[in-house]
Order: sequence, then C-alpha cells, then structure tokens
Amino acid sequence: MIGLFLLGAFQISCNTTNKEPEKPNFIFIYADNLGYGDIGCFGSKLHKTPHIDKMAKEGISLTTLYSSSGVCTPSRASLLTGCYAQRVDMHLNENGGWVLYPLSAQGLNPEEITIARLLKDHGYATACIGKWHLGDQPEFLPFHYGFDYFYGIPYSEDMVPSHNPSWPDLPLVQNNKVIEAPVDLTTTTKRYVKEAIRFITENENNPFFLYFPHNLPGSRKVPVVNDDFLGKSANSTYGDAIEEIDWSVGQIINTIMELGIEKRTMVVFTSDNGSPKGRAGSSGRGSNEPFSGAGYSTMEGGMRVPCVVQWPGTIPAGISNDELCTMMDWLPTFAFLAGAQTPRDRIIDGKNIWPLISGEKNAKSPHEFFSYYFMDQLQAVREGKWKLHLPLDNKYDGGDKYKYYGSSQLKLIDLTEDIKEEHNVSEQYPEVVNRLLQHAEKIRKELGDPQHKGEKVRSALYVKDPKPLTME
Ligand SMILES: [Ca+2]
Repeated sequence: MIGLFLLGAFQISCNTTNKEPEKPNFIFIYADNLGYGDIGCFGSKLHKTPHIDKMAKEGISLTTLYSSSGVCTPSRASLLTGCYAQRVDMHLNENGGWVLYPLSAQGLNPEEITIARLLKDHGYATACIGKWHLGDQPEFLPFHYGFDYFYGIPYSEDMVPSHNPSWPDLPLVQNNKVIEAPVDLTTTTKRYVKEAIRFITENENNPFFLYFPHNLPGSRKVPVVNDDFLGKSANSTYGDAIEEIDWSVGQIINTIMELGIEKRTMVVFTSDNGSPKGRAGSSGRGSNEPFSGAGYSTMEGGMRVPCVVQWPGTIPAGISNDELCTMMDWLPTFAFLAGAQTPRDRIIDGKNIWPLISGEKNAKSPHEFFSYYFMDQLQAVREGKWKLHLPLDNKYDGGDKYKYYGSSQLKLIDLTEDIKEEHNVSEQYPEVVNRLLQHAEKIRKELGDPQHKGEKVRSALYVKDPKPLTME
C-alpha cells in the first residue's frame, strides 16, 4: 500500500528528470440526488451497481465525504469553486429560494476560478457533459468557466413549463446553442455517454478533465429512464435510474481501459446531495441508509454522499477511508495532481485530500471543522466526531427562507456512537458545546446568516432582463 502511494507521489512530484511529470486525466461522475445507501458498495441490497462496485474494489471508498449543501445549485457551485456556496453567493437565488430556476438573473460569477478553468489554464482539455445548474443565461453557460465543450441540460430535469408556464421547454444545449427542446429525457444518459466517449477518445493523448453530472436519478417523482432499463430493477423506476447510471460508469471505464489510459486517469463517482426521499415531489425510493434525514436537509442523510475513486497503479485497491472530507476538496486535490497552484488571491475552503485518497498511512482529515448550511442559515457544525445542531428561532426546512418553520433546540451528537443523530449528549460535554458554539459564531460572521451578510464573501453575477433559453 505504502509502496503504491510512494510511486503515485513520485509520478506527480518528480522534477529531477527532463521529462515533465505526467498530468493525470480526471473524470468526475456526479449523480443528482443519489443517496448514500443507493449503490451496492455502500450497502444497497436493492440496486445492482456492478460497475461502481468494481471501482470500489479496485480503488478507494471515501465514507465521510460531505457535499457542502443538501441541494443542487449550491452543491455544484461548491464543487467547482472549492468553496462554501455562501462564499461565492450561490446559496440563495435572487428571490430567496434555494436553487436557480429557469430565467434566473443570477449565475456563478465567471471570475471564480473553477476546476475547469484551473485545469484548462494548465493544458487540459475540458468538457461538461450533463446537468449544469449554475445559471441558464448566455453569460452563465459552462463556456465562461473554463469548459471547452458543453453538452447537456442547463438546470434540473423537473423544471418544465407544467411547473411554471413562464419556463421554456427543457432544452438540450450544445455549447451555447439549444439543439433540442423539449429534450427527450429517455435518451439523455445514452447521449451523454456517447459524447463522453467521443471526448475521452479525442483527448487520449493529452490531459483532460471530464465533468459528467448526470440528470439522474434527479428530481422527478418518476425518473425518466431509457427503455433498456425501464422496469429492470427491483426498486421501480428509481432503481432503474440508478442502474442506468451504473451502466454509464461501466461504459466510461471500458473506454479508458480500451484506450489503455486507465493508469493515468483518476475516476471519481459521487453524488451532489442525499436522496430527497419524496421531498419537493421527488421519488421516495432512494436510500440514505445508515443515516437519518433526507436530501434538502442538514442531517447526515442530506449531505453525506457515497464516493469511490479509482486510479489503478496509483491508488491502492479495495481500501476505504472514513476521515472527513468535502466536495470542496476536489479543486485543491486536482490542482495538486496536475502540478497547478490552488488560487492564492482569494479564500478557498477546500483542502488537498490526496494523502487520504492515496492511502497514506495515518493520514488525517485536513478539516478541523465542517459547517452545515441550509441556504443562509448555519444549522450545525462538526468537529471530529462531534456534530452540534444549533439552537435556532426559525430553523429552515424548505425552499423558502421567509416562511416560519418553528424553532430548534441545541443538540450535541457523537457521530461515532449515534449515526442516526438521536441522542443529545450536550449536558455531558459542555466544553465541546462551548467550543462548537464559538466556532459557529466565527463562521456566521465570515459566511453570513439570515440577519447579516458574511464579511468574507464574494458576489455572484447578476444580469438584467433574463430570457428563456430556447431554439433559435
Ligand atoms: Ca441534487
């Protein structure tokens, strides 16, 4: 194990020869609303996911990876910028809702340095194939964030005119142009795979970054899957969607094997947030086991997501790591592996987690604390094994920050003993409570709360007169 790690470290840090160290390819496969317990290697008995399970067998499972939000837009902003969504002003939409909707005037600020921008500036070919959801106006399409190529839908697959008549038919976008509307969702995964294979094949001889955010299992009560998968799983259409995603993973892995580039390609599979389990109209069939809570919440089940990473010959096979890491850590980690610099002219919340991923002995989480935000409300903080649910006068529980949801009590949880977050041990550990309360105050000052804007935050970009994204 250690030998393999040293080999990996050598490959990426050796500057003693004339030859540049080889830059690895990165393939980041990101499911939408797939729960912790939805894949075989993370405990699902219902869904058959042989390809993802094989990745786990040949790579590493990260069992304590947090998305930095329980919902799409902030989670994606956070992944691509390496920052809390509050830091980059993508935690609320301009109307106080939680995600961007079609015709939103708001989008991720193109001045943010995304993973794609950073890698592109370092010689990588870059593509985003799948669901975007960081702005649907021309100023906000992936092209502006370092992606050479975009093929996919601009926001969630349930954002259609039947929900809101002012929204256009759900568009399929290629680069900056709508090529189909309404998009035929039964074939999107297959078409994404085809585009992904083309992109990988075209770039087999140069470093590339493929960001592959699926629109499955997604936000509908009944996910739209391909006929080849419909009715095949043991868990209704939801299970069919998970198995279609798994098929797509197999196609990607097969491609890099056939091209013989698997030893210089890191493949990550994860999800943007926990399964909403019926919230907001979505399917109730996902699993966040063994955790409590659903997506769109700050319970473990909402924010902890399954993650497997493979890179044969560099990452040891079949190991797992339970140190705390976050979706914000991919940017500094990829930067490190590509020989690039994590931006220094701004705060980046993520940390390089290569020591954890590469199986370095006794490697510890680089995070002292983790903050569980819901929109602009800090609801809990974690330090080591402790999670403190904060006392709040109006604890948000839905997508409208102006609604009254009721108050909540302070609750200290020992996550090593109480994964379902049921037993308040605050009275036994007053010093832990005090420390975490102090930390919460610091974070609120820095990243904001419902009453105050954060002191160390940047701004999203807002445009005037947003227009529907339609065919020309
Ligand atoms: Ca999501």
